[in-house]
Amino acid sequence: MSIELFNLKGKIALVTGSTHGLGMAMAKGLGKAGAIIVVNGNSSQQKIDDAVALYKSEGIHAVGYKFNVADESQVINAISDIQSQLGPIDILVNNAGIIKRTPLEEMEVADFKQVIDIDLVSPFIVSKHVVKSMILRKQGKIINICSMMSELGRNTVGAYAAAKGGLKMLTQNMATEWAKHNIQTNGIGPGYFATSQTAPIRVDGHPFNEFIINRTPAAKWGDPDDLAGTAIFLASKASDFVNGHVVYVDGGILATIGKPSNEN
Ligand code: GCO
Repeated sequence: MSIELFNLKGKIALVTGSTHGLGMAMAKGLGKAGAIIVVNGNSSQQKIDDAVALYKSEGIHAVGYKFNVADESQVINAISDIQSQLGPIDILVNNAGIIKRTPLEEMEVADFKQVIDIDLVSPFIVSKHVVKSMILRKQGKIINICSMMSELGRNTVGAYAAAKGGLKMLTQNMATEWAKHNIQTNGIGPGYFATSQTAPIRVDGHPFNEFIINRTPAAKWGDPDDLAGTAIFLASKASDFVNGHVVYVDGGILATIGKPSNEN
């Protein structure tokens, strides 16, 4: 088995939401496998500059672009700039996302729509405009970041589950429509990871923290670096005949019904 299968040298990888968290962890993996990382965020230019400096400090070729993945005109302009400055995008990781934890009966419609907009519509927008050059070049890799909530519901995350469930099916449809152009579209479904997004439900003593430890066969929260290998696999030649699948990196959560809290 040649290690070359996993070599991303010279590939250009756009990872949305890659200034921190899981996006940064996956982008670092792709960068250390040789890819040029296009760092994206929408909060502040300073945050993007700081992230680019961090990538570079680890020997990764990184360039930052600030744009809102939910704004189609910003996406069109950004992709045009990226491709004219760096070259065609070979790998797209649709990672940018938000979550709002509110019981459905209390959730404002505007908040529900915002979650759907960013977590589901935005991957469509960005993919629609990146895939054009992939189709012309008859090659490309698209990786949509799904979730446990692509398969399971949970109190207070209904909008997020609707978006991530939709993203799983959008992944399957992208695969259906674009595989004939030698474009592989797949998903990664992270389990519960120690990030800023989960920090509020991970604090010591928080009932959810104990619940997740008990619900996860690996009996721990995931480390963001645990996602790098799957991202490299789905971005590389090693997955050239893999299409429409979501690879769950979840410590075993989806494999089990769980166990009583008093059972080891
Ligand atoms: C939550 C968590 C989850 C995780 C992840 C699980 O509130 O349940 O934030 O949504 O972040 O998406 O796959």
